[in-house]
Amino acid sequence: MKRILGFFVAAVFVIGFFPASSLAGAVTLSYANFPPAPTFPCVQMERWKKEVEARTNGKVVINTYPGGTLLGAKNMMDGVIAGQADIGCLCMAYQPGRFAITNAVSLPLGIPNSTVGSLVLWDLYKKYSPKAFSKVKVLTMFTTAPSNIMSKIPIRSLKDIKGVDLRASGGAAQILKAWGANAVGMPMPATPEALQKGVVKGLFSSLEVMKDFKFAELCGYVTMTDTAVYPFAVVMNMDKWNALPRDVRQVMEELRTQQAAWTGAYMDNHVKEAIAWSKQTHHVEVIELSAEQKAKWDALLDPITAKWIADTQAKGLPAQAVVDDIRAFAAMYAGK
Ligand code: DTR
Repeated sequence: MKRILGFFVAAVFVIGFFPASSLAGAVTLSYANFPPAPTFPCVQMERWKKEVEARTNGKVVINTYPGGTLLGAKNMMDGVIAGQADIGCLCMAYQPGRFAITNAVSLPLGIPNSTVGSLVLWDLYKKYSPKAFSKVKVLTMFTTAPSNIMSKIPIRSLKDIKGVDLRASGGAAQILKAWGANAVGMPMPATPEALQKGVVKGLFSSLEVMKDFKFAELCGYVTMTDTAVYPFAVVMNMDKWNALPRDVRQVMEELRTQQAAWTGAYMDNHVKEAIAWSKQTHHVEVIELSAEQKAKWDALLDPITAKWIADTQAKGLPAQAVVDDIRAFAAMYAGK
């Protein structure tokens, strides 16, 4: 009896001393994300976690940290490089200069949806291996669906948008400026407060945020422009990556393109749901520009790409080739 009790005490001691994961030989990884849990960057994070845990048969445990609890929108990349989180999800548009090549997908080049945008971005990354990512392992990339205007006031024409304070980041801000709006830059998690306080009269983003951030409660109008997509990356600390068992790395390698495609499809479906929900629940009016108006709005965007090519070429980057590739990849994935 004594011996059994002694064994029991020893077992409790061992279990208490070592976390369950190390007992089972599992690798535990932290995954940081900046927006709240119900938003699409976090939905894709949970899907990736589930897939990795299942495909490695429990060899890997991923602890997720949504809502900026571990790292925020602007220190994500550096935080992962420094090892404050093992994995992090970042929106490249929040640091436009740092991610010049991949941010080119935000140019007005006619990417029609998130599925196409995500596959184009992923191919672009693979082809150019931008220096900005040399210190991390890139686990996947994806884009949002095209951006549209959500506002408290109806915007039906270029006259209506003139001087209106609208929130956007990165390349999308230039698009708003070209239409005459006053672009106010801030990451998405700061937007609900800015809208509530009246710092901005609306925002420019993919429309799933109408539901996920409940912007439909504040913004009664949507003006369809179907322009800039925002690029995202999921990156991993290089030392952590190198320390992973080979079979685990293989699972994550296999998931890179699959996760881009999954997130694109999720986003495209979710945008449709969010528009339907906004109309039904909050009677949001969706404004379609007439063909004549749309032509005027599009024409104002023409100089943006030419200027980007000139500026980026001057930095020694292959800007024209990047733009040509985005157009060609987009046509291919859109089935044209
Ligand atoms: N449109 C970008 C990125 C973005 C779109 N949906 C979400 C949800 C949560 C965080 C970021 C985003 C933006 O406006 O920031």
